[in-house]
Amino acid sequence: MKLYFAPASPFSRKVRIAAALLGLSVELVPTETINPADPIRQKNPLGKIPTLETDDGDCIFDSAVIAAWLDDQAGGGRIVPRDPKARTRALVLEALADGLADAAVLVIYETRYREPGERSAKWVAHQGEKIERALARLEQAPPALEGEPDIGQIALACALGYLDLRFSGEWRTNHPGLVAWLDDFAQKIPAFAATAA
Ligand SMILES: N[C@@H](CCC(=O)N[C@@H](CS)C(=O)NCC(=O)O)C(=O)O
Repeated sequence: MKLYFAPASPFSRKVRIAAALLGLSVELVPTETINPADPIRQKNPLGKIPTLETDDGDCIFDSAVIAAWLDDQAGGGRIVPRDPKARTRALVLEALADGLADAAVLVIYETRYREPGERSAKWVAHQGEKIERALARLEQAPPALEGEPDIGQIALACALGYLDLRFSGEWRTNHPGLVAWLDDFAQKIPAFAATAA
């Protein structure tokens, strides 16, 4: 199977870590979403990464769907828990972490896709507030890391890693609990360092 990805994409990293934890090998296909000639638009009409192409030629997106599919391929109940309570907890954490990463990506896109005179400080602040609120909520109770991480914890590590990559780790100053949590994650999950951009 092939994973259309980019090294800096937090959602691609999430899928790569999931595959590594599940012992599944994926062929990485570097993708330029900004390039209209890139094949990604044929694989996924949204032109977004990550997109996974199975050996049967089916294309799966987005990262949450890919992660659930990979979990099924590995027997199920590993990174997406079977127990309904644990499953909902993991999926809500995944949604929160992905939303945080979405907001951070939109802030970056404001500079990538808009000329300086077109940029909206109001829009950037709106996204920044989402990031702040998500970090504050997570700082109150970082998710316990026991045994194999679930997809919510993997998504959180990738969202924080993206803030480190694109915003010089500014989030670290006011969130010591999350800093300790990420250190613990990185120490327990070698795929985190192995997938750094
Ligand atoms: N909800 C999606 C988000 C994916 C996403 O936003 N990917 C970005 C790269 S990090 C992308 O493909 N951007 C190109 C575009 O929006 O055209 C997921 O979880 O996979």
